[in-house]
Amino acid sequence: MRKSVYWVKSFGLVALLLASMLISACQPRAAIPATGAEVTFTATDYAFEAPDQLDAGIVTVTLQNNGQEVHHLQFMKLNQDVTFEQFTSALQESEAAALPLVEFTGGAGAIPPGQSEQVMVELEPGNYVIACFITDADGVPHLAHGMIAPLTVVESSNQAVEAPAPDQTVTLKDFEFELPQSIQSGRQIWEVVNNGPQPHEFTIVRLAEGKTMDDVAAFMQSPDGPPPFVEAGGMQALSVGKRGWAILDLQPGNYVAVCFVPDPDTGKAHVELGMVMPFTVP
Ligand SMILES: [Cu+2]
Repeated sequence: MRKSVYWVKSFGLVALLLASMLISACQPRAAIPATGAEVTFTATDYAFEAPDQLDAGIVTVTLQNNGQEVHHLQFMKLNQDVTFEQFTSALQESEAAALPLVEFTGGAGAIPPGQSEQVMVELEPGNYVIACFITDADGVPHLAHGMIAPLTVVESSNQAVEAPAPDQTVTLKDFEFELPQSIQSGRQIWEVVNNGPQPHEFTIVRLAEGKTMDDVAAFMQSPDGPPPFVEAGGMQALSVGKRGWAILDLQPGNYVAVCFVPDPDTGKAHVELGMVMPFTVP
């Protein structure tokens, strides 16, 4: 769910928001609690090396990007009686036809080659799909190149993992982000909650040193040289009422939160409907 062309169209709003950015004060950092279930998903160009079965509950997921391209990891729970094959054939028709067949349960946001990111997702028993929606240089989503796989989540008799105590909370809704009033640098647990009604994601990019949203808009209009931003992870799409936790280690700098989930009525990405918000990590 990353279609860079939308950056250009949303530029006016971004400039406005950038002008209203606030710098907030520091607070002490909390420790990251130990958790039970931990599993690594490795992304390459273009496949996931991943388990095909997980225990239900709160699962700590590491996305390791061993590819040469940016990748993310989206978990989707298939609706009752929908098969993996039905979902993939609907996807071949269009994203709009396929997305109503699933519930979004989060995942690791986009990260650059060579990097890793940890998130915690809450998975009920059922049949799932993992996928990468990021597009290649020709606009073809990575899932069409093979970055899509079925995953079964089974009832577990293990001790349930408790929800972590978050350091920061982000609320998603149509069509805006409610970011924490005080953002701190360093390793933090960001709880992401979707109040909907549509599915939303919390994708983060960091502006390169000395770059502004002007540079981002210019790059998107005619890509030339290195991009003026770098992907910084986040939480993949969540359906309404769902939550997830991104364990982020943001260094001081200028960032932008953005949602590329498509609006079913207009076909526009949420970023075009205003779901983009710059923020500063002091
Ligand atoms: Cu959204």
